Amino acid sequence: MPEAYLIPAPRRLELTGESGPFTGEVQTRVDPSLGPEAYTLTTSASGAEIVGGDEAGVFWGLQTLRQLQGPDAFRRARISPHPFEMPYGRIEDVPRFHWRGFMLDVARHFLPKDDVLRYVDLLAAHKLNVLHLHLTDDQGWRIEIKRHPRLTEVGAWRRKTRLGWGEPVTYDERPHGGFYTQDDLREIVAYAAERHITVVPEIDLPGHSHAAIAAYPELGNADVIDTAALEVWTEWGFNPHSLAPTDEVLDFYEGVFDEVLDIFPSRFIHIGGDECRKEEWRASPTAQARMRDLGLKNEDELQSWMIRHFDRWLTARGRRLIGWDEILQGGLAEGAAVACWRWYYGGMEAAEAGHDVVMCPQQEVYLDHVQSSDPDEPVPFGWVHTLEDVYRFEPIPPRLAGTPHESNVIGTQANLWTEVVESRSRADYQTFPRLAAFAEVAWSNLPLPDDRDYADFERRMNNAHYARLDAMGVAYRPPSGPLPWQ
Ligand code: TNX
Repeated sequence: MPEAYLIPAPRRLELTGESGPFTGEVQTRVDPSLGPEAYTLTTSASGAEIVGGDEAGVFWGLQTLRQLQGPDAFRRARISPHPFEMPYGRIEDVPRFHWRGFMLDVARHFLPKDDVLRYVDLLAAHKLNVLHLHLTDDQGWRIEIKRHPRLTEVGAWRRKTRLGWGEPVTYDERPHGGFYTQDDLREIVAYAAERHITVVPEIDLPGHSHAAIAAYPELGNADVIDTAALEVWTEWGFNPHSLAPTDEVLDFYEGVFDEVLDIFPSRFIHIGGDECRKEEWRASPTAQARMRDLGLKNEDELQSWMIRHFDRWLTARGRRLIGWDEILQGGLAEGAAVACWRWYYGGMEAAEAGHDVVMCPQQEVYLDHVQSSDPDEPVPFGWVHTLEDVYRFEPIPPRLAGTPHESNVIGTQANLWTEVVESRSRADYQTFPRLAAFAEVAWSNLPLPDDRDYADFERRMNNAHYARLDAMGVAYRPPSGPLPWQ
């Protein structure tokens, strides 16, 4: 009798103990009383019935049905046509969070469109519903902007990347580049929408903008440094160059966001806001004059002034701004949501002030970080986050749990930064199997970390989910240990 071995675990699962071949009959309907993204699934000798709270709920029910059919249901090609054996029973399911995100950094290393589409499929199979694309950074600009063509003509390409950043990490030492046309991005958005996944674009400002300044030197603090001499950055870390706080720069980026809104229907638009170094602003007569004119006390307030500008601009267009937790510095813009990456601090502060928060702490769910302390791990960067560590990640910190502010945490996200992840196979290796554990944290109503049944999760991984990942061709880190050549 086949077992269910579902990942993420559903809210309620009752199997009758009987099973039979899947007839292929699936009846679906929507009953809004179930609530957003919820579904029930009944399987029996007469087929399967899915009732969704909305179309997304129906879709998540179909993903569960696929898991019930066994790992072969995830193959593109079947070795021999055979009916799937399926357990009979009933499932009632509803996600814990409605923002279940995965961030892909395509700026540090570009991933071709087909690889992004494949990640959309992988997210769908794990009932994740937000794909956050980190489209711009110091080392590359990856989105075509028609009114500013140099952003990709110049900003999407970099020379040989420097070796080394920390030890014993090594880098590719290769020239690198690539970008998505607006048609590519529309295709990704449409493909994701069919799978009930929202693509949230990120245009990072006012820090992490070196590639943009290399393309258009007037965007930088030209009264402090020779911005015309800058090339797309070939190093890693925390870049000193920030955008100039001028009206011309705001206009330029309004033009960028005009095109971004045209491509991405997402309600939330990510404006970055992280790790903006302020020394150029401190040295810049233009920036200092601007601060005096605006009556601002310090450079943090100047940053906040820029973020507030885009908060108002996006709100006026029916969208919402989200940014990394540094946007709290100098005062949080009124309508802003916060993606909290530095432990839970900024997220707690923002939630307590009534703002929406997505928890994605670097200490817990950074998929670029190493997965074990084994020296053979191929990507030996960051702190160790094992599969079990990710399974025991709790998005709601104790300070918020049970308070009225808990519901301000609208979701959680795992982030794959790609300084050290320069190929699809390395992206797979870093992302899986940990994204499966993360998906269960984001979807299932797990108990507090110490009470979680990790052995049961492992059993479901070992008995079915690794086989599903195999069937989907995912180059995951195997439970037996690292693949040092990956
Ligand atoms: C911090 S998380 C960054 C990224 C790096 C990452 C490496 C965040 C908002 N900023 O720029 O890629 O660490 O783990």
